[in-house]
Amino acid sequence: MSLLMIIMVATVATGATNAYLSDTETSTGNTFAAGSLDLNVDGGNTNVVKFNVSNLRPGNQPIGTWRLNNVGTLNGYLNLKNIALTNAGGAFTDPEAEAGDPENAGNLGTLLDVQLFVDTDGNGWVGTGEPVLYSGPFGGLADHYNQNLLIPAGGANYVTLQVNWHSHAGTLDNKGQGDTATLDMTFELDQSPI
Ligand SMILES: [Ca+2]
Ligand SMILES: [Ca+2]
Ligand SMILES: [Ca+2]
Ligand SMILES: [Ca+2]
Repeated sequence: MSLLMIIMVATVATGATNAYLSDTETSTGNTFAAGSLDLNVDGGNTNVVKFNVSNLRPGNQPIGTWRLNNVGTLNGYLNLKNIALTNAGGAFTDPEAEAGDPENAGNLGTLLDVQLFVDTDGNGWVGTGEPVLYSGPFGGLADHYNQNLLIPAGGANYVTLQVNWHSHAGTLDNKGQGDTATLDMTFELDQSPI
C-alpha cells in the first residue's frame, strides 16, 4: 500500500514539474475546387441540326462545319461517338422501280460519298495537316472516331462533313429518287485521351 502511495506521489510530482520549450505553426484554410470540362457546339449546349437538305440530286455537295469550343477550365480531348446513318426509301418513284429498286430501298448510304475531317481553319475544305477521319460511302461511316483532338481550355476547333453525290453510270442514281437519310452524331470532350 505504501509503495503504491509512493508511485502515485512521484507521478503527480513529475507531471507538475514537466515544463519544456515548444513552438507551433499552422496550415489552415486549405481549399479544393474542381475544374470544369464543358463543350459548346456552335456556341451553345443544345442539339445542333447542321443539315436540313431537300431536293438533293447528283452534282450536289452540301457541306456542314461544326464549331467546337472548350468553354471549361480544363484541357479536353475531342472524340466523335454514337454515329448512325439511317436510310429510308421515302417516296416510291417510278424511275427507281425501273432502275431495279422495286422494294423502294433507302439507297443514299451507297449513292452518296462523304468526307469527315478536322477542319482546323474552319473553312469547310480539307487543307494540309487537317486530319481526315473518314472518306468513302456515306453508309461506311464508323459509329465512333476516337480522334483525341486536344482542345485547350478556352480553345476551339472545327469538324466538317462534306457530302457528295457524284454521278454514277447508267440509271444507278435513279435508285435514290425520293430516298432519305438521317445522320446522328455526338461530340464528346474527355479529360484525357481515350
Ligand atoms: Ca456543354
Ligand atoms: Ca424512294
Ligand atoms: Ca431507293
Ligand atoms: Ca480547312
